[in-house]
Amino acid sequence: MKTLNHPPSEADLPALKARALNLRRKMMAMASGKGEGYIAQGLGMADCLASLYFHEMRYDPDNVGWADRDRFVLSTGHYSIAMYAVLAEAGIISPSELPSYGLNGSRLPMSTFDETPGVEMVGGSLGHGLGQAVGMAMALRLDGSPARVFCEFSDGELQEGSTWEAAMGAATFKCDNLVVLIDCNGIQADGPVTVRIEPVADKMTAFGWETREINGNDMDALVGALAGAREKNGKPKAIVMRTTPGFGIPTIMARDRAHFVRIDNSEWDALTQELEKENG
Ligand SMILES: Cc1ncc(C[n+]2csc(CCOP(=O)(O)OP(=O)(O)O)c2C)c(N)n1
Ligand SMILES: [Mg+2]
Repeated sequence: MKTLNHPPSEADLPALKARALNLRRKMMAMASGKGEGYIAQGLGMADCLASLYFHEMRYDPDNVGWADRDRFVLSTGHYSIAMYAVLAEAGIISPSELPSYGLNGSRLPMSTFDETPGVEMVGGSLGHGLGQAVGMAMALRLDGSPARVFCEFSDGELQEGSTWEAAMGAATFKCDNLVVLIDCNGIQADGPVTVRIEPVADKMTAFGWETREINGNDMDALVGALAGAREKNGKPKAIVMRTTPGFGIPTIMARDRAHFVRIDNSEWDALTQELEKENG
């Protein structure tokens, strides 16, 4: 079992980048042959998940329900493909389950469900992740646990009032055991984010959060921001991540409508080869 809240050792950036590539490979394998899926968001989040699960977070893959584990709350349930990739890479679920992604009766539905080991929240209805993460952070503190809560949510969810209510609550209740990673990928379903949400970082700061803004596809920036967010100073921490949907595969990055990517069965092999060529 890993030691809780032991300051993580120096980040091994090449190893973390190799993990991120493995996550992208797993996602491509899960989606290929299905013709469609939320692959672009997953590819965009791979670096963030690698930095969390292989550097920053404390958990025990052999004891998923360990009470003092750090929690990862994925608010955007439709990003499940990324969640399953990292759970398999971390040894929490078996990689042999991954091909069942999105199939009837699978433990890996296209939108997250909390019966999947390692999934902390039922996803699907957007705008609820931050509120639940704030509740978890407060409950852990009441229990005297040193665990922290890491919550991902999206730019689309910044248009929902429930997100801002939760943001105010976290600051009011001084949840310094909470770190949010806001995936600002610039899209919301089939187009750009419609309601003006910027300046996101300034707004989070105004709401009482300690805020950092980074390129969410830069591993060095990710580990630096996570290290900066460890301080117990009475403030919740926000990391505003600018990510690129489809990161790692230029053909997918170039797609205009990247939210729910439709890819012909004949195209997957070429795209997987592109991933290896660009990053292998
Ligand atoms: C409460 C709620 N409203 C609408 C939807 C339908 N919906 C699914 S994904 C999505 C896009 C939301 O934007 P974002 O979370 O930024 O996702 P991205 O397009 O970046 O994947 C929407 C509107 C939903 N799942 N939940
Ligand atoms: Mg988005």
